[in-house]
Amino acid sequence: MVTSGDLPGMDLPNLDAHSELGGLGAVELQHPTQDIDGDGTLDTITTSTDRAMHVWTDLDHDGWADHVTMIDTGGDYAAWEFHHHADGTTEWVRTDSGSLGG
Ligand SMILES: [Ca+2]
Ligand SMILES: [Ca+2]
Repeated sequence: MVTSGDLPGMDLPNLDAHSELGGLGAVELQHPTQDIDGDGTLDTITTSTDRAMHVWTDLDHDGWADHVTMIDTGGDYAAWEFHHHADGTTEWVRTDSGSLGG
């Protein structure tokens, strides 16, 4: 089991832009610190490891992350959305990926 012990309130693997999140499951955002859409409610946490920066956003303010963007130190990035399926299952789905370095 891979965990990152340096994310306050979060227990996540050491993810980077090439990680597969599909089976990660719901990610709780306990103490968001940024208001990324400017509506006055804090919704976003930025975390980082030695390999990547992660921007977790709870768009509907239910306490669970709906979107994450990961940017590797090398410039590769990936964006994922958390999907709730009609059969009750959930899944992270990658919506974008690439390299900032061109
Ligand atoms: Ca907000
Ligand atoms: Ca949410």
